[in-house]
Amino acid sequence: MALEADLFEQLRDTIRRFVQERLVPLEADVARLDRIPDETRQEMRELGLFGLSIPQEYGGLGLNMEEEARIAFELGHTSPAFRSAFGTNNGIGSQGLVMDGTEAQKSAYLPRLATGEMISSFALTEPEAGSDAGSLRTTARRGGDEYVLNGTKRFITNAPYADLFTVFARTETGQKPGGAVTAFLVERGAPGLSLGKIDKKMGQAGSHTCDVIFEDCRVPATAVLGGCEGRGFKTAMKVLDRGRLHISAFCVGMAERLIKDSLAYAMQRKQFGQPIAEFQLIQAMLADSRAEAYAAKCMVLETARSKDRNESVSTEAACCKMFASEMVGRVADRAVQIHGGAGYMEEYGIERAYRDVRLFRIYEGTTQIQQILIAKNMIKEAAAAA
Ligand code: COS
Repeated sequence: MALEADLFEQLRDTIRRFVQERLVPLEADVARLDRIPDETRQEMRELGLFGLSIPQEYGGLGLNMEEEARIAFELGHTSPAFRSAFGTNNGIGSQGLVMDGTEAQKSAYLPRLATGEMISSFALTEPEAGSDAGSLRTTARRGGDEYVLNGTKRFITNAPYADLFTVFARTETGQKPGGAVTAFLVERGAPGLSLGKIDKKMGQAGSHTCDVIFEDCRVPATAVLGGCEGRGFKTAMKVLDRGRLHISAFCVGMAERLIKDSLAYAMQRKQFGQPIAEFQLIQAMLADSRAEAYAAKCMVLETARSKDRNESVSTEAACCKMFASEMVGRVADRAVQIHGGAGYMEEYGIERAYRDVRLFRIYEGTTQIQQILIAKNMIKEAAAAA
């Protein structure tokens, strides 16, 4: 469901102001202290940012995909760590529940996720399974009216604070890999669940990941997402289709911010007696970045609208994720180049963005996974048409 147009415009203006006035000034401190202040998290809750994509009947704002993308463009104008604080509640941490949860599961968790009272995480990746999502090794064995989970999940965003994990585990053997995967809703206090130490990352300081470890972790049978075994792989794929579009939109926003900063710097920085923006070799970099960011924006909006019409966008979402994440990498690289020495120095924040954007080509499916997915679907479509 979409918001009324003027309500959406108001929301977008409010978020734009919040980003510019409250978040941008905090960027350097968040990076230095590796921490988002509690009062900022509280402001995010008050703005409804934890429930952007959660349906209105469960207390969220119920944005459709196009609206969510337009909000992500705005959020991209500041450090990705801020988005990460509420990103899992809107995206991979809650969408499995929204798409495939039972009514009882939705009513139990979505209202608290929408307000940010609870934080959610998506626990799919393992030490030996990431890209090959169907090969995961975490097991869930049924005994009476409970399951016993064993295994380790790795690099799980927001796990250090999460109250609810969507955990993907293998419930049967002997079937084709994906068919034996079941999703479970596991609460933080479940006996046998523990967390590893917080990972030290290349960038995105202020956003945290860690291992989630299950050692004979007992959960009730009611924790099976959707109440049905064997559906976890498809849930994960659907969640990732949507997540990839959101990440693509965020990449567009970050590219726009980097272009804005690069242009401002180029217009003020003088060399050889004139602003460097007057030099055609600088102009070429600015123009390439602008055209590529625009292309990605058009792709994201087109795909988001198609998703809102309930069309299958698996291939298109992968195209967006591949193009937008690679695009923002190139834009960040040019931003460093345009800033010259300043681009390499911490105080200008450009080197930080350069490190931050590197993750987009990796998580929620690497560029190489997107290529495989796109080509596989092309072959499937051609075979079906033959
Ligand atoms: N929506 C709904 N169902 C989907 C789907 C989607 N987007 N994608 C696949 N499926 C279904 C298929 O239709 C198939 O169903 P049937 O068994 O009924 O035929 C089933 O899921 C298995 O699909 P497929 O054969 O394509 O699975 P593969 O193991 O070959 O999948 C890829 C390969 C690479 C596409 C998959 O493993 C993947 O996306 N990996 C990346 C995971 C990822 O992003 N990891 C990052 C960490 S999570 S932050």
